[in-house]
Amino acid sequence: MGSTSDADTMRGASDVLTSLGIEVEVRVLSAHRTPDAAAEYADTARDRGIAVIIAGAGMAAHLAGALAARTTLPIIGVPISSGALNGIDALYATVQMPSGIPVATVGVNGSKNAGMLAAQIIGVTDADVAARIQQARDDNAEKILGSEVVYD
Ligand code: RP5
Repeated sequence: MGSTSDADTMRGASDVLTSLGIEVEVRVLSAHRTPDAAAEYADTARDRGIAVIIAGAGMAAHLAGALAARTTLPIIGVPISSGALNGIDALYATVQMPSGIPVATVGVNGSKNAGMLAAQIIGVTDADVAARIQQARDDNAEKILGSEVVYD
């Protein structure tokens, strides 16, 4: 994430991945405040065993794109609502990557979906993870089907 102010919003990604038994590394790195450290993180990620990078940032959010420029690992961008434009700025900045360097972008503050998408990418080659995702979906479906809404 680009700032500690993003931490609460990004918790969802960590929670989802942890619940699916996937190891998570959490870092605060900024494309504009710590550009060298962000670049080094992306440059070394694959060799350190990282499979997917989730990048959450707000405002003129270029963290996801800056990381994507330096690695062929899949990058998932989470536009975060902050500042005067409330996330529309981050959404556009994250999703509108020029051709050739993709960032898979989830909705504004969509860190849970980012975690789920990262898990699904890992699940392509990890049958245990894929099975746990299916189980989580089945559990969720059961909960919804078992729920009741009663109006007075
Ligand atoms: C972005 O600017 C961060 O990702 C954060 O969402 C936003 C505001 O950062 P702070 O000024 O709170 O550190 O770089």
